[in-house]
Amino acid sequence: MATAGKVIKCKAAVVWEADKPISIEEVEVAPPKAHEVRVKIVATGICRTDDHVRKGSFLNIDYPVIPGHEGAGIVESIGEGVTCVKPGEKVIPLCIPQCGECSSCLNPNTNCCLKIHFCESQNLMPDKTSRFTCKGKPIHHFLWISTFSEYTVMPDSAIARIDAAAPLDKVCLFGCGFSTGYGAAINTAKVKPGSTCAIFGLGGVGLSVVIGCKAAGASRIIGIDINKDKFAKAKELGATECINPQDFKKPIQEVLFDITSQGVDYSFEVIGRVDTMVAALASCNMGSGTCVMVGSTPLGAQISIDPVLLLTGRTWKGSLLGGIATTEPNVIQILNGCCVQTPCLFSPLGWKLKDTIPKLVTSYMERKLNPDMLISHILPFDKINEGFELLHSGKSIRSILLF
Ligand code: COD
Ligand code: ZN
Ligand code: ZN
Repeated sequence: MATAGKVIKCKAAVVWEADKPISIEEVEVAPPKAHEVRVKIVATGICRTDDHVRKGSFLNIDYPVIPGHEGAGIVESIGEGVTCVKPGEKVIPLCIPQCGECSSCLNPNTNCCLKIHFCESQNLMPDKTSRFTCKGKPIHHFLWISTFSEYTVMPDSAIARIDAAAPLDKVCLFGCGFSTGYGAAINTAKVKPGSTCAIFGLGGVGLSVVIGCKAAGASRIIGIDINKDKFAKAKELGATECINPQDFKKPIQEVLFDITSQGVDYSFEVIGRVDTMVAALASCNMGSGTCVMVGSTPLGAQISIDPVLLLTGRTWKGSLLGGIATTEPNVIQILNGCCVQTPCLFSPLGWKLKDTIPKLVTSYMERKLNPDMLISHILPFDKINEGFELLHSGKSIRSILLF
């Protein structure tokens, strides 16, 4: 491309300081260095995690920063040594890299590459410099991918090539929301057919858990949210009933015990609050119930539980971007959208993102998976603050911004 090797000026959303509104700025984006890729972002979703970054409640963020982590785009240029993608190819940036070399990447049972932001800050590129500047100041990256910029640079470990025919304005959801929620149900919890599930929080990620529970054959799927407006979509996507904790005098875990008689087989916390994490664990049945934490709490939060909840056989797990990888053939079949009875052609590569996201996109193209209903609003990038207002007011599920 004509821009290769040159600095590109483009629009980006910059958070100059925590808890200040996002401002749209013209930024300069330097060319990619060795093992880096520069991508033209076409579409990006707004996830609650971006709001945590904006507010200053996400772990280890340096400001000024360009958030955004649910994008899809086209490779503009590549640095030396990049072999996994070429200019012109469609890609999804990855919130968790897959370096292919660390002990986690070599372990089939986890997707948590040791280069993940939680181990090593991703506010700068791996060489500890930034590719973004604005008004003469370096601007930080977010999760190495900063999809709220029309052009962005990422390491080649944090990018996945996808089907050339994939609609970028739809499949950007595989970059975070859908993969996170669907993977938590199918992969981390391994929801069994006929089971009862409770999902705390019916935002874009929680509704993706609902889709996953339905795909896995759960017979009872209980959606829980303080915003009743979320219930209609949850039911369309597979929830069998929805409840608002504010309608009851009792704690929600007791309500769930009343309506299920012994508690749920699987619960998911998809809000990011300490009290709902404890309630989700306490809602599981004794002996075999599994609770999966998807949300992350505000910085510095601590959790306290009655250990008897675990002593009596409940399992408590966390799931990041779809959780641990799996090599179990039946799980691979479901996560690829295949019927359990149909022989599956996918190799058991689990949920490591560089391997999994292209497959999820292929399943979307084959109409085996469909997260389109999660998209409630489509806005031009300039209206990003309107997108955040829709999130705050509870009116949106996913707003997709188009450059
Ligand atoms: N009880 C019940 N429901 C509640 C409560 C409550 N006390 N408080 C809020 N809710 C509901 C809201 O009404 C809303 O419907 C839902 O919970 C939350 O949805 P959103 O749209 O705000 O959030 P999502 O779905 O975009 O994201 C939720 C996460 C939990 C994933 C996010 O907030 C988070 O914690 N992210 C950090 C973890 C992470 O890094 N994940 C991977 C990348 S995102
Ligand atoms: Zn997200
Ligand atoms: Zn790794």
